[in-house]
Amino acid sequence: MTGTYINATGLFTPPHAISNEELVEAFNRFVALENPARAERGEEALAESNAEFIFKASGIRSRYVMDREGVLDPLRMGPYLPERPQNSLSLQAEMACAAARDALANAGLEPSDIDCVIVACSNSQRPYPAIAIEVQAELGIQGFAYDMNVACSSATFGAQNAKSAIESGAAKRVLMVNPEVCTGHLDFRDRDCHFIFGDVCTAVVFEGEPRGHSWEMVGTRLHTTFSSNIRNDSGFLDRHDGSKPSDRRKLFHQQGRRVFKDVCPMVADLIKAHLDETRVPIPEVKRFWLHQANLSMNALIARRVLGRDATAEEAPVVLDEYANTSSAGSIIALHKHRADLAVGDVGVLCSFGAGYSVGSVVLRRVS
Ligand code: CO8
Repeated sequence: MTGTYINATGLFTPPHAISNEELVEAFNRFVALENPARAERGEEALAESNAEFIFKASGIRSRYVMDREGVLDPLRMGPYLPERPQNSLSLQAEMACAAARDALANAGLEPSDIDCVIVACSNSQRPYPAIAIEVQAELGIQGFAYDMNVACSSATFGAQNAKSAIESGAAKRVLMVNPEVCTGHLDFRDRDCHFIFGDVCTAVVFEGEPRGHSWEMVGTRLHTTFSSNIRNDSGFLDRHDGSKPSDRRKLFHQQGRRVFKDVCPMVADLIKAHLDETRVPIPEVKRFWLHQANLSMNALIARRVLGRDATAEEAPVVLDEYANTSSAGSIIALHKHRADLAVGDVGVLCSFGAGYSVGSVVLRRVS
């Protein structure tokens, strides 16, 4: 057989969880501390957050985080992730190695079997050297490695890169990892978004031939359209552009309603066009491993594709437990919800988010 196959996935789940109730309690304590000072300055009082609203608006019940204490401390309102010495493994590389080891064990492979590492995620803790090269060195992998970022769509765009590398002969086996420290670029003082994200890392092993429980990449389709409706303005010019590190726009910010309205039809149309191109009739798709940002978004996308509501089995949900984990969300769904499918079954892995960006990967189980 020729082509590219997903032969294993891996998952690193951070050791700490925060429920909506715990997050809201910390937020409301922050509001109670902040409002007297705001009143003295003549500023508008901050409104409290509400766990019921969070679940109703998003479907999120909890999230995993790399640091719980800092996020729940009303005097800090953010994770404490201390800088490490240069001779220590970086935080993202540590998460990536944990997920990679899980994927390699699931594949029955050794690091020496891999010859390309891609770190694909929505934020990198430094510009260079690439986190991927650090992961490569830590695991003892030969060949080449690089980082890439297409926000929430990083993993599906990374899957396209893995396929290209294998089918061009540039690599034999590709390891992609998605270390997302979303809490590091989230404003926990903003009730509109403090509940949205969690931390996690996923990993995927791509090979040129099937082995074990294997999924053929039938096709990929990528799309981008520029929008500022999901944006983060932090960058290497921060020290030189007259801005302050505390400026709100240096963290994640979005027009949530606009994103919802713009992105749902874009994603549904892309999935339908992609299935048409790969000659897979829509009723034959057994599973949609969708990006995990918002439950209503996923319900609407599935309804637009299927012409009816998807069942819980057809469009599995992990955001209730993990929240939005950016690029890793659809891969967590794939990792946890594919073992029950039969040889010959087809599923669609699909991510969408900032950019705007959308990526679709049609997968067929071959063994
Ligand atoms: N508690 C109580 N009330 C609240 C809260 C809260 N926590 N938050 C907002 N409200 C209030 C609002 O103030 C508003 O009040 P009013 O009506 O009086 O003005 C009311 O509730 C309704 O607010 P919204 O209109 O904002 O509520 P929505 O129903 O639109 O829900 C969502 C908000 C959940 C954000 C929703 O719009 C959504 O999920 N949209 C889709 C967004 C999306 O998918 N974005 C993708 C972003 S991820 C991505 O692309 C990756 C980026 C890179 C990663 C970044 C990592 C940090």
